[in-house]
Amino acid sequence: MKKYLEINPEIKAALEEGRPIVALESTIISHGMPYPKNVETAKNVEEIIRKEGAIPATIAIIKGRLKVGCNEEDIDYLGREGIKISKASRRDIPYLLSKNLSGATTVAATALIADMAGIRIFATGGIGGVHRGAEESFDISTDLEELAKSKVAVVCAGAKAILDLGKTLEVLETKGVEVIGYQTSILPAFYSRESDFSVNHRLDTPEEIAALIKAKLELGLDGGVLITNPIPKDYSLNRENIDQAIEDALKEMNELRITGNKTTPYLLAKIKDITRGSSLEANIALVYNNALLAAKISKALKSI
Ligand code: PSU
Ligand code: MN
Repeated sequence: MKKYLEINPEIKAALEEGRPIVALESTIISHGMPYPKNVETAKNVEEIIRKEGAIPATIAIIKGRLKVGCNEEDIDYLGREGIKISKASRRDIPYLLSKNLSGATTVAATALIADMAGIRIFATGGIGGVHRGAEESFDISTDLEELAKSKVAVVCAGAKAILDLGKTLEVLETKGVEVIGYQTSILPAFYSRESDFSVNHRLDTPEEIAALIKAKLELGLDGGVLITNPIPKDYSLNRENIDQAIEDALKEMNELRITGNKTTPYLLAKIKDITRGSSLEANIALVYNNALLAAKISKALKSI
């Protein structure tokens, strides 16, 4: 494992000294947002975490190495190359390492690598889940499998309505993954603060969330915790409008017969076009909001 894992010196020291660290994914950089907004956002996210007193660890596969703590050059590279960089989920890791290639890590791959490094908190925008029509397509993100395996708590803004939120919650329940609502009992729907579904438990402070994570870790239970954090009010989008944009994007995707790991990036880009960029602004705002909460939880986890 050591042969492939490259933890930057700052993070190595922080791990040894038990200081708070927040892992960050890189698919969102290469496949989730256009250049140069993606690079700008990735750097701001790191800054937000630092200001709160935690250390950011952006994770990616860089030239055959599992990199924990990308530097500025890596982030520029991931952002500029965009979709030319492979989307790397769990299954892709051995191939990329054996070929000395680079990959932008999904929630699943990032959680797996964070777990290897011993990082317990991870912030992202939205997770993958059960896609609408999964009973036909079988399209269920491996993010859900990973949440059941890796000991990493993931802070997200819920799952967006490109997914089937009800089925996503059912799979998480089956796999034994706790779904927390931060200051809400309603599952947030990414671009909007509410969905038609409830979370498993509501918790109102980072300290309570940290205590739950600690109990799970001390029991030695496998798998993570999903913390859902609603998008800030000023940025949340009208639910009807976004639902219509999603319907249109899904229709076009099916007509074009786009499948497999291409579906999520296709839908995200299409929704951004339909909403004339307002979904992108919302996406950025919620990522910042999640980074801040993750930093607070990681600090609370270190002080209990
Ligand atoms: N959801 C978002 N933005 C994203 C993704 C999901 O709102 O950028 C990315 C994440 O990296 C997630 C991945 O892990 O898409 C899921 O892809 P798939 O559905 O192919 O598993
Ligand atoms: Mn999929």
